[in-house]
Amino acid sequence: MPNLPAIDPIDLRSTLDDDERAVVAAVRQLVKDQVLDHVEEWFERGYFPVRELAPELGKMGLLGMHLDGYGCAGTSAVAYGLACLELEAGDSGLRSFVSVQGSLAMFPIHKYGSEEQRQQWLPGMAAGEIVGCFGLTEPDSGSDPASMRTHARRDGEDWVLNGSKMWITNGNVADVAVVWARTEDGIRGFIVPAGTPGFEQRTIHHKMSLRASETGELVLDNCRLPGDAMLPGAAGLSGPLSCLNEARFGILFGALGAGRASFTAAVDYVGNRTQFGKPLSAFQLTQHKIAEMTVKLSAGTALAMHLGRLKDDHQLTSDHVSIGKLANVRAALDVARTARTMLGANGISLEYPVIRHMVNLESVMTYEGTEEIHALAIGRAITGIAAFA
Ligand code: TGC
Ligand code: FAD
Repeated sequence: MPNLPAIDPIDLRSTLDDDERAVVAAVRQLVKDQVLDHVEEWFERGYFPVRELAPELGKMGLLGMHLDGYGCAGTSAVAYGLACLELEAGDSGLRSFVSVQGSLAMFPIHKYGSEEQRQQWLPGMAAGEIVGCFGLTEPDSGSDPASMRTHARRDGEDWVLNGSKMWITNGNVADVAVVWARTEDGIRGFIVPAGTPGFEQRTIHHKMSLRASETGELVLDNCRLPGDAMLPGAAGLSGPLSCLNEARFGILFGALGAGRASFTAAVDYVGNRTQFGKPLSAFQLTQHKIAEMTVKLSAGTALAMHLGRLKDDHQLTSDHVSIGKLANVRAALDVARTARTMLGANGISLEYPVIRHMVNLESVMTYEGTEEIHALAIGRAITGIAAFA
């Protein structure tokens, strides 16, 4: 008989408070009831049911959940992280939706917006009635957002935006975009409602990863916005980068969910599959894989919980987040790749969740700061020398 549960072998559950346990249970149930039976089909079709799921996520308080007021749940950071983990055990696309809505679209309006902007947008976004996106990356400006070309110029009281944003989660379906643009005054954020003349939203096709997630391109061609479309509180690159800290925090928990789902699928598989007269789980090489995966996921979850407690104590820095994002996305991807080998040919079939999580995690490693960018951030933090350029 096994001594340890594959899902939480070091019993981190015992360190959670009642609210955190309730969040874990509720989100796990939501994923079981509304996602797991359909996600393979969504992935195969390249589809995410935005309009069906967003209100459900809103009803459960998962959109902007760690923000206060304006219809947001105001949970702890740890509760937000745990929700991301459970969502991503369903699919990284589901967690992406929640990350982008809460941490990248709602957070800047909450932190940097005027009271009118907050009142206008946040309650509908928290309810999942209004879908947001975050436009920072451009075709020629990814890891180095300081090189962005999108610009905004004053014309009387108005702003006129020109440029394009690439690889924007929900960009093609969003009701509102937070777009970062260069101005005479440095980089500023703008609230751009869908349907504004000169604002076009296109779908990006042919993705082989995060297929159950919408990804788009935003084109701004003399897009005229009223003077009050700018977020008054964000000036400079620290505006968008502070939003990334929030979303990266969700990812350092979330990726472990995809890793855990891959791991439990593999443990289940090798317990049932017999070769050479024994279950695959009885072979030493298989057990070594299981041990390595257990250690990686346990260490990653302990790290995530520690960083979550730091965040709730207002002690978390962006360098801490870089350590967590690099370590935990890498751990999850290693686990998913190992899990894929353990399923043999079935490891490449969408009938099992492993290949879907594995290819999704390739995007998770790239977005929100690539592995290399976080390595450079950690290197800078330890040595005091910036080696980005
Ligand atoms: P640097 O000179 O270091 O800093 C410029 C200003 O920004 C401040 N800053 C930060 N502020 C808050 N949080 C952070 N993490 C910050 N890092 C830097 C810094 O203090 C400074 O402020 P000030 O007031 O002195 O001007 O900037 P740099 O140009 O050298 O760049 C640093 C670098 C490379 C780390 C940064 O550019 C970076 O993180 N690049 C990666 C870009 C990225 O992650 N893009 C993500 C796009 S969004 C996305 O991927 C969403 S996926 C969503 C999903 O589906 O889940
Ligand atoms: P590049 O910056 O061109 O990098 C290419 C390679 O070079 C990487 O390996 C990188 O690490 C490496 N590299 C770059 N600079 C250095 C250096 N100084 N030293 C060493 N190596 C370096 N962006 C948004 O703004 N909003 C979104 O909602 C969003 N959603 C996304 C969804 C998906 C599915 C994907 C795949 C991307 C999304 N992105 C989004 C974009 C994402 O943030 C960028 O892809 C990421 O920041 C990397 O930029 P890039 O693709 O231009 O790669």
